[in-house]
Amino acid sequence: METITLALSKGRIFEETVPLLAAAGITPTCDPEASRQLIISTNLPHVRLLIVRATDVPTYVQYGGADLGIAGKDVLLEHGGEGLYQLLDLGIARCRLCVAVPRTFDYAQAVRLGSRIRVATKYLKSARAHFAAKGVHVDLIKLYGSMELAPLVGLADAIVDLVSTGATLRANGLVEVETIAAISSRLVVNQAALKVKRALLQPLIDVFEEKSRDRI
Ligand code: PRT
Ligand code: MG
Repeated sequence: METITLALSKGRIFEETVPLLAAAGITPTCDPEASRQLIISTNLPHVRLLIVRATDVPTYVQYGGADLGIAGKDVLLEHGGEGLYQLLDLGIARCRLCVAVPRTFDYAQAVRLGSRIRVATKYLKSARAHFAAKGVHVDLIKLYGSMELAPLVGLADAIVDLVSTGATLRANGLVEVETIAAISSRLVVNQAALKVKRALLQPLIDVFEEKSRDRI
């Protein structure tokens, strides 16, 4: 039997995908937060979910480990998108990619003076493109998480990170000074799978499109 494999991360993306799956008549048989299983079956014998790190979703889809995936635009920008089609903006897990600095750091002045700014981020590609387009000199420092900490201990002058409510920035004495991109999650599909399994995938894609239309 031909199967559909959808890769996604647990946490906010999984939670916001459950209603989309429900609209397509798909119910996961367990909750990835409660289970250690990385392959989750569903009520439909030919549909399964892979639980992977958010940043690994495009890679699984690119190499055919999954037919479909749900990934944030932030992750897709870093990955580059080779080997996959970005079919739909699902309008879920919304946030924005921003430049933030300590309240005491005069970012506008640093830019005006042409100073070199040290920026900590896990989004090297997006950050590099953003500052290059503005003609701002930066030294980028790659981190894998908790970017908000870097300016507090003198590791960096600024960070490039995702912000949704702004609570994390506030709690760490940081302020947003520029928005780089609006972020939401996308449905991506393996290019070969879309050809070979079109008949099986299209109904699911159609339901996702219908459900996300009012959200974007
Ligand atoms: O957390 P983990 O290290 O396991 O992996 P991850 O961060 O890659 O995954 P996850 O599940 O946290 O995020 C998956 C996707 O959700 C991201 O790729 C984004 O597209 C999207 N998303 C939406 C967010 C946020 N909102 C968000 N607020 N991802 C992360 N955050 C973090 C942000 O990095 C910051 O630390 O939440 C904090 C800020 O939130 P506020 O509400 O305090 O502003
Ligand atoms: Mg996270």
